[in-house]
Amino acid sequence: MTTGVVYDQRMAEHKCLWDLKYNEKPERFTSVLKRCEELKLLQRCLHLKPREATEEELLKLHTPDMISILKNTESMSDEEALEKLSSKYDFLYIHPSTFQLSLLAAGSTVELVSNILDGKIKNGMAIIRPPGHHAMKSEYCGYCFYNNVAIAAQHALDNRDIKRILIVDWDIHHGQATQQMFYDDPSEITPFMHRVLYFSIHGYQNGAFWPHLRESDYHNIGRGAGLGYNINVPMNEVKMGNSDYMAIFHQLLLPIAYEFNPELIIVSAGYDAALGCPEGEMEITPACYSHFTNSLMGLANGRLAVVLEGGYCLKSLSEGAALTLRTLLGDPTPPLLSNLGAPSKSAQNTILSVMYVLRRYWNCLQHLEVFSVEEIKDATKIRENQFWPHIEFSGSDKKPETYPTRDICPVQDPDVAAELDAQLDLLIAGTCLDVQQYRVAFIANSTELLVSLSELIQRCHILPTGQTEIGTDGKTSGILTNLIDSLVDGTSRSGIAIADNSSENVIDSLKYAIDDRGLQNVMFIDMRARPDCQQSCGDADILSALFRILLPVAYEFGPQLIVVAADHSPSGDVSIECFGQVVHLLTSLSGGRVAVIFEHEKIPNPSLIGLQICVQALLGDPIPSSNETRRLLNVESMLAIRSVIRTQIPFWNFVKF
Ligand code: Q9C
Ligand code: ZN
Repeated sequence: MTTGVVYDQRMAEHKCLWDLKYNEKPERFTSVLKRCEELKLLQRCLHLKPREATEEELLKLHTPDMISILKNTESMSDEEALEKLSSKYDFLYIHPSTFQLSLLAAGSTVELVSNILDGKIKNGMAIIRPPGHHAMKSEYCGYCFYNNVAIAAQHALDNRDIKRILIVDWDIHHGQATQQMFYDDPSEITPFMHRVLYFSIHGYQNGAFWPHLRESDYHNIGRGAGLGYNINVPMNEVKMGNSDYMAIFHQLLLPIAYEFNPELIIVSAGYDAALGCPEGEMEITPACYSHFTNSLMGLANGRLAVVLEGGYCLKSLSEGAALTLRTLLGDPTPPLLSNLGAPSKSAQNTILSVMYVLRRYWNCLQHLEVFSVEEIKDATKIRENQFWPHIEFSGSDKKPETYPTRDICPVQDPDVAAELDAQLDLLIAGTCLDVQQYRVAFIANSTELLVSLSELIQRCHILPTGQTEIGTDGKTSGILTNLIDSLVDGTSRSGIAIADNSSENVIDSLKYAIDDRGLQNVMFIDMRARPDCQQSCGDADILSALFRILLPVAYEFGPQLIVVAADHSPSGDVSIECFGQVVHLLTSLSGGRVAVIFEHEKIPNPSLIGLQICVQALLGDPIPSSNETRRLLNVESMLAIRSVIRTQIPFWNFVKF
């Protein structure tokens, strides 16, 4: 099963006739396609046929006027009349092609999602314009006419019996329209199993950022059955970058997404928070979009639909979008060229505020420490009265008469723009890595014992077992050094060995990677069960440790190679699926160079399910989801995680929650 792509060449026709420099311009579309072409991505995808949305599909979420008003403009050749009509709305222009192209954008998004749900493609991307997430029930807004993502989500709910959809909106602007459409989903199935979870990270600047709505702030968490299922992460400062965004992923989005356990994920993928974008003034590097994408690919059985929204710096837009598609295709996640640091104070405040308002609804947020809760309680109280008048939010608010204005965006300064451009060139050159010949190498003394997995093993590159004499046990060390050679030489991306996986032996192989093969940073993760450990530990505990300790440390460390010692079957109450998820998430690091070592002595007696899921995860197959992620953490785990963080605080940029 492959990756799908949908677009229509006509989508370059929609343009602003009276302002050719308008941000939402045809080159946005053509530059993305061109970059995908250059990287030879399009030829690897299944091309879906674009189609117009039907009236029935549109009327599920929009009023009839939304169709007729735009339909009337198809025949309007008078530029002035078009300009006059456009000026009635908040930031948009209409072109005679707009009606048809908006229908195509919405219909193509539905097509993408239904092909994923029908199992024709594994995941995919809609490279479309006009964008959609500001198009409200009965008002065009912010370059958007029909809400592509919301319409496709509604289609999945109504026609495909999908129960849980996660919408991730990483466009820099709040998708207020999407929020409104699912704010209070009445079609609730069972309590606490609401159907659409909307998660948006957006610029806010305490209201000074467009669209200047109170409803974009973090305390708008949904209504009725939808309480807790609308999540806003407002950014109150400019220049937020990879560290801030990845912290939001690790501390909020991923834990909540794993607990929600969606059956489908749709991304409102704007690239206007990227470095160089004059609208966003944020600093996400293009490669970071690969990390966003890969981190979501372990969920929902891999069913991920990425839908283009904004993005107005052509270079970062086209690179970010192309890297997203490349990640969907299964290519390695490019390393972030500078290791992550601590999120800014302002981002930490936002994260803490979001945790505070949502903590009643999500088990994964139960770890907030008392001191931070008290602190944030006060902050939240002040905040509610500080800027906006206190009125109960009822699903959609009108803009306040006045809001703080901000200075002109510095990116418009030609010197700044030139500097950013040069910076982007460097980043792009640095992340455009070759893809290894083989995805997974497999090495074992005897493969006979593994016949039950032969189909999976056949998809791996089988390495010969060598006799390199290092370490205490020449033979098994040979196995590990051969595996490491294959990864360091770039022949295989990742690998699996059946060997002596005692810490001593694995550490010898790490020494080999550093001393003999010149790697600088290697990371060893011991995931074997400790026989002396009494504590039972489930998926929720493992994931919490992963998101709060392991991934932040790993992203700060920036390993060139990760070596994992694993058990054939997971220990305690940890599910096999969860083990697969962990392995998948590790592949974001180190350009996917992950080596997993299983103990050879225990073959053939135990079942090989750990090995099996690990091969699947490294091959990029969809990983089944675990039902056990909704549990509350054990008190012991919570305390253990907390004390590890406390002990390690002097050495790593932990977020102190
Ligand atoms: N100075 C999308 O990205 N710009 N729409 C406001 C105020 C309007 C954004 C600028 C931004 C609309 C899809
Ligand atoms: Zn945007």
